Amino acid sequence: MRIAVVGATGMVGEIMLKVLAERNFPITELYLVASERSVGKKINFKGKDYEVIGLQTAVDLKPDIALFSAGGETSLEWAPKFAENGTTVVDNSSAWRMDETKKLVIPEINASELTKEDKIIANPNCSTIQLLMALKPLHDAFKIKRVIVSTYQSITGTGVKAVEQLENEYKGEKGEMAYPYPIHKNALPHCDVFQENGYTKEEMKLTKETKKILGDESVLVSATAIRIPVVGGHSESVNIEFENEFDEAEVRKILSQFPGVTVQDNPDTNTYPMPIYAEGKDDVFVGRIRRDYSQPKSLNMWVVADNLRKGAATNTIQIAEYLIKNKLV
Ligand code: A2P
Ligand code: 11C
Repeated sequence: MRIAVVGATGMVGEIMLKVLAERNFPITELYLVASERSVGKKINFKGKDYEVIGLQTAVDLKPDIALFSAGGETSLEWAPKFAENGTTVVDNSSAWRMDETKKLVIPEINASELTKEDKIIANPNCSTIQLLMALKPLHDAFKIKRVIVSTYQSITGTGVKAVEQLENEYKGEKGEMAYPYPIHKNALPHCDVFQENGYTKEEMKLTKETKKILGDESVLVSATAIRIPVVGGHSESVNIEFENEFDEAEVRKILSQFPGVTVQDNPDTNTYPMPIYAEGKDDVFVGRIRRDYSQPKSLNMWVVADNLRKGAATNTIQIAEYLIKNKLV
């Protein structure tokens, strides 16, 4: 396969290259693409140096698949140009997710919706992916009525600038601010921009993308998204109200049988998921599974995943692997 990685110099792009190498993704030609600022820069992949190229050059090379993680505006402008030239785009930005003509895919959940006609495929938001990996098998078993989710999100979701802000604050140095307030020793109830309804865009992504991926408008999601001074992964406190009665042991069994989910849940040994252990791993980790005694048919759990891996790079690459395996490219 001739593969382009658009945004190869970015945080997610770097992890994409790592994941492509680890999974021995079938690459015959690799095109590393970034902004004009980076053209000519060298990036190593599996021991070989590749020169970064610009977007138009990459379009003209007609790769089979382009993996995009270069921001929404770049995707809006350039994904159609690749698609018109015969390339299938898997896009990690928020640009196409809610477009009714585009599929929003988590391979373990809904890759079977994909056809050869899908030339731009959207990768969901990181906090949605890990939430849905835990919700989907439970929805199938007990039917979800309503979810209340509070997120504790890694600064890597914001990008390099946020990591630099935290490092500067540790050292007591001044520098460029990625957030309107300090992030060191702080928690910001503010991920992405505020919307007219008082929620942030990140919170609304959790609500809207969930319905689209489950293909079920009846599932209600109320979200609060918080940025905390953590790298390595996003964590989520999730409260679910089901339509049907459930059994806690059954919940553990269903979750542990779902591909890509690992249950880490034993209060006797202080076993629960944490971002420092999720970092660098592709699975979604679920723990603190317990009945919510405040109302019937309700459950609490804690969901952690590496937001740059399953939340971004890994999911994008799994979509590409599905396309190849099923001869859709
Ligand atoms: P560059 O490094 O040349 O700016 P991050 O989200 O970690 O900051 O990464 C964003 C990625 O998207 C980088 O690889 C960046 O390239 C790339 N990018 C940003 N804007 C553009 C653009 N207008 N055209 C192509 N690539 C872009
Ligand atoms: C965050 N979810 O952690 C974001 C990062 O819609 O793809 C990715 C933004 C997006 O803030």
